[in-house]
Amino acid sequence: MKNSQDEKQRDLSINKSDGTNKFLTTDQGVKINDDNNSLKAGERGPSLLEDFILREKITHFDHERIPERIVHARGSGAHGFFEVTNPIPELTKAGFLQEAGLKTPVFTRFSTVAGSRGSTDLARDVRGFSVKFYTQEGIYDFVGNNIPVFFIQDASKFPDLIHAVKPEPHNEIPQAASAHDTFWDFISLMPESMHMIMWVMSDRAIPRSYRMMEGFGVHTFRFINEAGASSFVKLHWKPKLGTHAVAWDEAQKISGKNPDFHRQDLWEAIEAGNFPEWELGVQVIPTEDENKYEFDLLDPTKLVPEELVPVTIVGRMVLNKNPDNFFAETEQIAFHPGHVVPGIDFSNDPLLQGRLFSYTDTQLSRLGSPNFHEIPINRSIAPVHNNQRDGHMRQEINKGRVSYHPNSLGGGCPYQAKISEGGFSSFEERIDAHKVRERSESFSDHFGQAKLFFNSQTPEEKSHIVKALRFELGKVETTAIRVRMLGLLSQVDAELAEKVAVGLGATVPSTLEFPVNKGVSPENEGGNQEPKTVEQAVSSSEALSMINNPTNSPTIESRRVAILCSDGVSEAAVKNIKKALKKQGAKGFVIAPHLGAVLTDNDGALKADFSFLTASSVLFDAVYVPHGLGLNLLAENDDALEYLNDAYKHCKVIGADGEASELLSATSFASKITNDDDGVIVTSEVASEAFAQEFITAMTKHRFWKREPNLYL
Ligand code: HDE
Repeated sequence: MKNSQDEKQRDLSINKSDGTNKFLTTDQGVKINDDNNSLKAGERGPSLLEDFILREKITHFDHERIPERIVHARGSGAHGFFEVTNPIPELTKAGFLQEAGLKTPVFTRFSTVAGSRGSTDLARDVRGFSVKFYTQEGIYDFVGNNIPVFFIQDASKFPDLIHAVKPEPHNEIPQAASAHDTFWDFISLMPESMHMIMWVMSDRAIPRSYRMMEGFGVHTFRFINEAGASSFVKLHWKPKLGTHAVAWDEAQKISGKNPDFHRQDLWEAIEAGNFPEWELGVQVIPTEDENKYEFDLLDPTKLVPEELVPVTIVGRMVLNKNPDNFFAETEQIAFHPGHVVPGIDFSNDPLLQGRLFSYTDTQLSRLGSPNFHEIPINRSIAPVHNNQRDGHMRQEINKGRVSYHPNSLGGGCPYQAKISEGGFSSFEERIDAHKVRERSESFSDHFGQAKLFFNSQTPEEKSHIVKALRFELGKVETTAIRVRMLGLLSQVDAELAEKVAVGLGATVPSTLEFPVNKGVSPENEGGNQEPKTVEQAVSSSEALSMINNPTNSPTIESRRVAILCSDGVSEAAVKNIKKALKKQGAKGFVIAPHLGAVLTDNDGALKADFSFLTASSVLFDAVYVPHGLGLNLLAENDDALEYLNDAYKHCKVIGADGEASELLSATSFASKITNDDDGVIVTSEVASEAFAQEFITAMTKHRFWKREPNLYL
């Protein structure tokens, strides 16, 4: 296999254009002499229809929007490569997984689900995680999420789920939020969603960064090797920077201060050369083990605990180039779980099967034509030859008189590939069944893995889930929906339901009640089966907790620290912390009452990166106040104090040295600081290296959640 790392960039370059030092022209290439004035009958007269320059410009403008994605509309992407570290020819014949060191170009897009294109990055939501591999054998798309399970088991419920979560149809409120009646009405009638609900109410739904999220293929797929033998697989992306979240109050504030927070974070990391990286892992389930577990591998509301089937790392993905043009690349990219290459195939998961129809179909209305594969970002680097012809915006000029197969006039070309020549062949699974509109009994455990997830959380994480549910259900106006949800939560964990109920001022019902809808018996609400709880072989799994996650490494790479300064600040202290942070790949930013120069204690000057107004504590991972003469100015400045108050509330590291530590007594949390809070670091010394070290070590812990009232202690 050829190393094709740069091949996609070369392929894209033929479509790139740059107007530097060029004449302004019409779309027809005619040079324009005046782009400021339309053609008129007299300088104060009406415009003339013959003004082809005006007409062309306005017409293009009138049509420059395309429909946004029906889900996952808000997203950001980047180019990079996938490199094999541990080839797996025994599992799959997919060419891009065959040789150690082999690199394949990729474009990866992260997204939220419910919000529209202009909505905030920090919504409580699932995140999409899609990777287009431009392999030598054609396009392979991984179209996954940052959560390994899904809300529903059957594709037929997807439009209902999305209608329920999107802004309500009568008033288009609320944007990018699940905290409203229609979403919880639907969920309260869909017990199968309870496992996923535990995940979306956890901090997984408010990531610190796209670079700090896991990715999951969700469904079980098949790998097929050269000999035609198949195994079931679950795919995982494990982020090198660990899996981290922000606090919910912080997420809401970020949404106002910088709704592009994740987009900007990804962009700036790549521009700064901090290339985000993930490992690709596989859980392999031999075909003979298909029915071995207490859950069904085809049920997308279930995961395979890593304790039962470990994750084997096969390669790594590095994102190292931002797009040149957001629309052309990030917006026009079209993913499809049905884009597979020989060696990869589908399982019969009924959610996946529905997706296999949806993704091409949606591109037809979104991108406007069956020729969307010709758009540069979607174009395969493997040659494309077939008898598909014509259609809107066709780019390719197919030569010859033959556009059918079989043919003799074209010498039988393009000709079919034998399997040995790389021709795709589906796994020959034997199916002997009745055609039925039913759900398998093996899909009826709706609570077993919801319990597994909840039991795997630390007390802090459990407390966050309760608070998230109090928030979400607290925004629901219909009491019956809240009560129904409490009933479902009680099936997951009695204490969880009780604690949520306290926040809602409600009582947990003793029975599960589903209202009878016209023509539908109650047991048919949410599927054909009575919801059950099946005891799981694994009762708790570290990999499901973000705090206990074994893949989290103690790094502060690319983290951001706000350094609160005013005139008279100790230059040595600022330089000391900046240097120490830089060594760890993190960055300190000078924040001051105004932009421009901040005068230092030794008559020098530091450049303010932000003023207190143009940034905010929630946009940083830690806050540091250096010693200085102007500290009393900071103590009187509410904006400066808000940096500290918010940092404390969001459980971030706070550091102060010399007299700066006295500033902490002006904060709202002064009386709460305890000696055993490892996240508040003060020292009497100025510019001490030991202090900088302690500050950095504290930052590797990410957050000090024990400052918060914990409902599970
Ligand atoms: Fe999607 N999904 N989905 N989905 N999905 C789309 O395709 C759909 C599902 C996912 O960055 C759409 O091109 C159905 C699960 C991602 O461009 C659409 C069902 C998972 C993205 C669509 C599902 C996903 C999409 C909208 C249930 C995780 C963004 C625009 C049967 C494994 C891709 C588009 C990108 C996008 C349909 C369920 C992930 C409408 C019908 C489960 C990451 O085709």
